[in-house]
Amino acid sequence: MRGLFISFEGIEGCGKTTQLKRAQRCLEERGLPVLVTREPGGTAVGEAVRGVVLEPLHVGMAPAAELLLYAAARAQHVAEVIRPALHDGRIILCDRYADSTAAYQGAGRGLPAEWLDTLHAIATSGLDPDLTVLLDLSAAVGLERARARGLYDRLEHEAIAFHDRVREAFLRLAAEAPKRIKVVDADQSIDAVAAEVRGHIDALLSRRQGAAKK
Ligand code: Z5A
Repeated sequence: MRGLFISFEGIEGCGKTTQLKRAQRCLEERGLPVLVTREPGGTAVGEAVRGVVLEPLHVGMAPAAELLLYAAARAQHVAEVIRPALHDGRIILCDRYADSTAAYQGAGRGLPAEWLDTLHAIATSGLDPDLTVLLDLSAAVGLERARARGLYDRLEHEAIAFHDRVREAFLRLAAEAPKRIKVVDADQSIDAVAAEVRGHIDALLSRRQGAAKK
């Protein structure tokens, strides 16, 4: 049976990594084959691109260069990791994917939608996740969490208005694709968020089992 592709999205500090690990543990405890990966990254090429694109010293990076780097990392990730894992029947938990490009490079940087669509087609051949968990949080709380953790990348230095635009863009994407993108209020305890995330993943697994029986 084909695997499942689940992405986790949201602004900086919304808790994606925390929730992705919880979901991994929960699925593995049930004996399901899980693959955890991330963007940019997930391959040697992608991790090298990650180093370039998130380097705080690269403050002068042109928005188009940034877009092309994320797309290059994704093309490698889809070809080398995601498609083969789907073929092998694994459940892929991916920390960010194409919705991040729409939100950050589209709404955040103001790049044209046609550029994003073209690069999405080139990098993924139209591969979308089966489920996207959008952890929704205000930019103020997200950045506070990220700063408390003490790690800074290039985008964490952007003004709060940038991160507000990104959050609004994620919510618009969710309104446009309600079947795929499930919004979870990330301003709750880690356990409460994890319970909602688990509910969405269980619903996806049930749909797949139902479809397999037909
Ligand atoms: N980017 C892009 O522009 N275009 C693209 O196409 C792609 C990416 C794919 C990747 O950064 C950057 O790349 C990202 C967008 C851009 N930059 N920004 N902004 P990343 O992957 O390294 O970082 P991130 O994705 O922004 O994630 P993060 O900062 O690591 O945060 P997180 O994974 O969402 O959160 P976390 O690490 O799970 O939690 C953060 C802290 O909050 C931590 O101390 C937790 O213990 C705490 N936490 C988590 N949940 C809670 C709750 N519920 N309550 C209280 N505290 C919590």
